Amino acid sequence: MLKYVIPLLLFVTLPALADGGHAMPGHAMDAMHSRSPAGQPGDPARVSRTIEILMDDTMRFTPDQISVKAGETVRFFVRNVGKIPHEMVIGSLEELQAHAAAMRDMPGMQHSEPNTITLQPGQRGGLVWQFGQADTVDFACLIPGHMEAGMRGKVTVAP
Ligand SMILES: [Cu+2]
Repeated sequence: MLKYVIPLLLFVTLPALADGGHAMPGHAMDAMHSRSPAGQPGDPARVSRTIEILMDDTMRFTPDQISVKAGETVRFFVRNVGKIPHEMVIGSLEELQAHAAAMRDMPGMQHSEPNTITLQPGQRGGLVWQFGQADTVDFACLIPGHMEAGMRGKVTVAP
C-alpha cells in the first residue's frame, strides 16, 4: 500500500507549486512515473507485441479492454481517427484522476512524460510500456472533459 501513497503525495503538491507561477517541476514528474504501480517506460528492444489502439471523437478507445502478462513490454500503436486532439495516458486510476485535475488547472500544460502520447487529428504514434505486477492498470485521455465523457480503458495484468 505504501508504494501507492508516496507517488500520490508527490503529485497532489504539483498544482500548488504551479499556482506560484513556477514551471512544472519535471524531475518530480519523472520520479512519480518511475515509481508508478502501473509499470515503467519500456525498452523498445524488449517489446513482445504491438497492440493497435484507435481514439475517436465519440470519446472512446478501441479496444478499451486489454490483457497483458506481468512484466510484459508492449508497444501501443495509437491512431487518432477523430477531428480533435486526443491522448493516451497510462497509470493507476488514482494517478490519472490527479493528473486530469492538474490539467484542468493548467490548460496549457505540455506533455513529455513517457507514459503519455498526445496526437493531433489523423496522427499516429507509438508508446512503449513495461507493465509491473499490478492486477489492473488504467489508461485515459486527459484532455479536459474526455475522461469524464468515458474516454478510458483498462489493462488486465495476468500473473
Ligand atoms: Cu480525448
